[in-house]
Amino acid sequence: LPDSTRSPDAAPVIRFRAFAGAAVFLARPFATGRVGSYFSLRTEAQVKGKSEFVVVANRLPVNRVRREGTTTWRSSPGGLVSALAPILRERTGDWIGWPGFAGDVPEPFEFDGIRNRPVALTKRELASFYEGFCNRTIWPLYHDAIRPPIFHRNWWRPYVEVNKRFAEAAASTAARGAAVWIHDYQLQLVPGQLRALRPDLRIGFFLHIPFPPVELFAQLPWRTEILEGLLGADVVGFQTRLGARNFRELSRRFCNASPVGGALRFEGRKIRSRAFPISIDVEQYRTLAHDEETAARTAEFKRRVGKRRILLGVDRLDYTKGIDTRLKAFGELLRSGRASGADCVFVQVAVPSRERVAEYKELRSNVGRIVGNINGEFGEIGQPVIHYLRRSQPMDQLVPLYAAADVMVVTPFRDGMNLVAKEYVASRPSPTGALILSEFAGAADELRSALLVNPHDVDGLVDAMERALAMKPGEQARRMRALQRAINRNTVYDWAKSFVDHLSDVAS
Ligand code: ADQ
Repeated sequence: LPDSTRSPDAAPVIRFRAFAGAAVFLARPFATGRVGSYFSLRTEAQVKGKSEFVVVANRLPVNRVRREGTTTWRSSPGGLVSALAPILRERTGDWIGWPGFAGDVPEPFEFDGIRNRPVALTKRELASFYEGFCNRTIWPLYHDAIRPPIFHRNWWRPYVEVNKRFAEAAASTAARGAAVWIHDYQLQLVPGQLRALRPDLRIGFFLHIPFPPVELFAQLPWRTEILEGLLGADVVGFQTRLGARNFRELSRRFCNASPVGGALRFEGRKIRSRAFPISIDVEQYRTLAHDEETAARTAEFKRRVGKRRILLGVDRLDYTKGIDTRLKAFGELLRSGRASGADCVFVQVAVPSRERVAEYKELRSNVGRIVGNINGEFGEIGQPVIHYLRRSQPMDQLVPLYAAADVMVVTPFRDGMNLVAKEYVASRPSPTGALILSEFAGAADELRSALLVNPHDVDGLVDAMERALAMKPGEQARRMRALQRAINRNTVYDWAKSFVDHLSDVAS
């Protein structure tokens, strides 16, 4: 985390959005002077030119732009830079990450108030560390092994080495006693490696994807090394309580860590592990949803589909998201005659992702084929039953789509959280619409008033779509209000505050 729309791992724009929100939160106390002990080393840090707050993530928040022989940088989409700038400017904070291209990287540079510290990756490392170990070993293993994880010994060494490079960059950047917040599955060894180099630091780690149960994780030939890597942190955060519980159980079993209440004791240190469910900047979506231009675009989308009701899917084109099964279920709905192409239409927006990885290429052609088949069977001239947009959509297009959708269909086979579900709820200008949500998305823990489904059960999906399309306004309003209360209780600001509070409680 974060990935970039231009990297081999295209598009999870929201990660930037979530970060953006977090940054606004983090900037607040600084702006008002209410800083806790966690940040008390500011002056010393500034004098020495080191950072007291360091973000370590796979990608930098910028993309390189080359034009007519000159190189410039552009902020990654989602407003990350403008939101993160205050904290990183105020707190002499740094962002360590890969800049998105192989080979030599520039010296650390400041862009729009953020100090970027690029970490270099070679082409071979991108193939072995990133496309290999990250996206063909860890990603499938942590997502219920929906595709068989590949345990390739030649990918492990580059994973260790690349993680070490990030750890060394953090070690040389962080001021004494600084807080370092490491993100996601690409960097699970960094907490342990960093602790070995800099025991004075407060180290936090947050995993954006699920943490698997014992019987799956135990397959990993490097299970002990990964767990010891994570145990190097003071605070290990997961999307759900289940993820935190799996981590504690595995640490007990394979590393002899002892449970102490909800925490763990390992090598004389206490490690807190718990759920920090990530969210979105609810207000940003709500404001946009009430904007006049949004309303005009929403009306235009509705006009284009005529009287037909809209079912909507918005995803990264990833095999974990259940796009294929969901579309097949829509085909079944039409085939069974319980709905017809004359009264409903499916809009599927899917942004290409990790396109160099074989499983993603296969998914792309598979989804294309399913869309073609269903349109071939049920479409009319000028009236396809599925509109498939295989591209990224800017936020000012996405929100009107959310606002236009009568039924939002979010059916991942496994998902750390799934922010699309929350974005839909935040983008409803009135308490209408229905959310179909997979039981296996982290978001299902909070969004209990959605129509919860098993994403593998085609008949169950067909039933849920029929039920959602037939839902009376009274039930829609009751459920949508409950969903809106749920997202108001936990915004991305609450997420960041909670994590930082836990990190600041750690004794230096
Ligand atoms: P992702 O797997 O990328 O993130 P998700 O949480 O749904 O999944 O975020 C996707 C983001 O990309 C959303 O903000 C969505 O709006 C955006 N997006 C999707 N399709 C798009 C399109 N066509 N155009 C523009 N934007 C699009 C990982 C984990 C999740 C976890 C997040 C955050 O896999 O489980 O919720 O990180 O921690």
